[in-house]
Amino acid sequence: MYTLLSGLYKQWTTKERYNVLVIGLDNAGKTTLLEKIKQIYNHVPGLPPEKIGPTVGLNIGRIVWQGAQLCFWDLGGQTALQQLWDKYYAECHGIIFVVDSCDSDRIKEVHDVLAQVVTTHDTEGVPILMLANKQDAPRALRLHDIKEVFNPLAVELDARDSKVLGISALCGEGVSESVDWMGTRLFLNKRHRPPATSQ
Ligand SMILES: Nc1nc2c(ncn2[C@@H]2O[C@H](COP(=O)(O)OP(=O)(O)O)[C@@H](O)[C@H]2O)c(=O)[nH]1
Ligand SMILES: [Mg+2]
Repeated sequence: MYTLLSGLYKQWTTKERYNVLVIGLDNAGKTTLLEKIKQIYNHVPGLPPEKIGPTVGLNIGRIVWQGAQLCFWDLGGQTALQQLWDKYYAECHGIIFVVDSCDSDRIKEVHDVLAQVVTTHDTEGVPILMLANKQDAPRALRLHDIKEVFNPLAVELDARDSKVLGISALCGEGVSESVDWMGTRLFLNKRHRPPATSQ
């Protein structure tokens, strides 16, 4: 009886788990996005923006989305840390690539880094969401201009699910739309990248 009940309990409480990498250059707003996601979905206050320092290791945030656990891995974006992203590609189910829309000087660098991400073997078939962040800032490049930067990569991205969305991680604008887009794609891509399970 105990075995039966504990088996049922396990079945009820076990969730599919999907890992989502949150990457992009340093200062793009990755940690701010993670904090906003936790705030919206877990109803916790989240770190105030002024308390968010540069990410050296890894920040993890977990939420439940449509009965599944989405586990966001926010990795440091400094050049030296970008080499570590490789280690996570094979284990991730989706990638969110955050772009600082205010930093037009580094847009070429953004393009080159993203090109590397999408052409890496281990990210093949993984849904990629590009977020043009800081759309609240008056000097932000508009979504249209950011999309132009990504157009040359369209050939690489053609075979998989990808999208460019404008957001403000600081204000929360577009954040739940981003999570919804990613969650839907993770489910659709389940056969290709099966979820892990977690209690
Ligand atoms: N205006 C504006 N600033 C933002 C936004 N998101 C992040 N920032 C600011 O950008 C800086 C870097 O953010 P952070 O989350 O640490 O970037 P990370 O290095 O990618 O993790 C901080 O000063 C944030 O307050 C946004 O949506 N709008
Ligand atoms: Mg950070």
